[in-house]
Amino acid sequence: ERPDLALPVGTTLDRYILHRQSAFRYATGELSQLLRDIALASKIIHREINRAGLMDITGSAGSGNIQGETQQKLDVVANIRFIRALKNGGEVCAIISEEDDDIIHTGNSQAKYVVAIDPLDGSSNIDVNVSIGTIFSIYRRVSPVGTEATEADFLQGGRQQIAAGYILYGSSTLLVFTTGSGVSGFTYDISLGEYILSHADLRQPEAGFIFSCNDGNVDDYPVSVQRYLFRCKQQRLTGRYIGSLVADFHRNLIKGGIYLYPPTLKAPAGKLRLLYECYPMAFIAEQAGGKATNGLQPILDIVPVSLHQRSVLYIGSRTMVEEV
Ligand code: P6P
Repeated sequence: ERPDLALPVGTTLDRYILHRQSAFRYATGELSQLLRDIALASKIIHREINRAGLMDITGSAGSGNIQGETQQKLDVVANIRFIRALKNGGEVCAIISEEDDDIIHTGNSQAKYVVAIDPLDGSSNIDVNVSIGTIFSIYRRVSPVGTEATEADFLQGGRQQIAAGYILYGSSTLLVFTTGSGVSGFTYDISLGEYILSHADLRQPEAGFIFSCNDGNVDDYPVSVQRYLFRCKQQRLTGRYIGSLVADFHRNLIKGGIYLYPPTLKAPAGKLRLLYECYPMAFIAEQAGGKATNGLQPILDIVPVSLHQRSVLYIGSRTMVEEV
């Protein structure tokens, strides 16, 4: 069932959520409120990002995260802000974040939902003023309400997501999400402090002429991927790679294209995280008519075994992903 196109572009996020609440797989007010909590946190991050250079909070915070990556100060700020918003919103009992090794228990043990989040992906781009993004994935908990959430709540598999989305902090700030019946995009109007429906029914073009990968690693890629990229170049397709998954994915969603993060010597199982990068982006891609695989199976069919496991990712226009 497609998003209710009766809602005109220009509708606010709140009105949209209320209007479509009946179409959510779980027609409860809690999911609506949870989406609002995420939107609120993203508005705060938007503000932090846009004044980062002035507030001297860019650059490395000096601390590292489970990924062994140097955390940028805005990474830390974004993580704190989303965790606080989800805790205070009351609809989430637990969170896993790229920035934290273990499950974050919110204390809302009566809440029905858990969230997997990459609070600020592509953060190495912060200091060079390139687009970055937040990626989130929402599950209905499987552990009993009133108990402490467990890993099982997060290891249900990609097809158990009840909602997923991203916020792209780019030339404008855009919230894109799905609740399982199509994909909608909302542009942040800072003068109103509101997200406004700007893309009522986002559809991934079947074919595309853009490929996104880090060509510097091409000698590490599987021969099949090297051959695919060679064919792309023979056809003079356009190479575009921002180094920010959300930005590359979104451009390919609008224009058609494929993003590839194949196995490399440095990341033999792929670099991207399954639970809070690949699953949510794959849910969105499939809901928009696109495709996402790890080269062997659909991303959403991968059986998860650990909270921060990595995956290979090929995602975007169906005909391009099928050809890899
Ligand atoms: P590389 C950012 O760190 C990220 O997770 C994605 O947003 C991005 O597409 C990729 O990694 C960039 O990785 O190895 O090409 O720098």
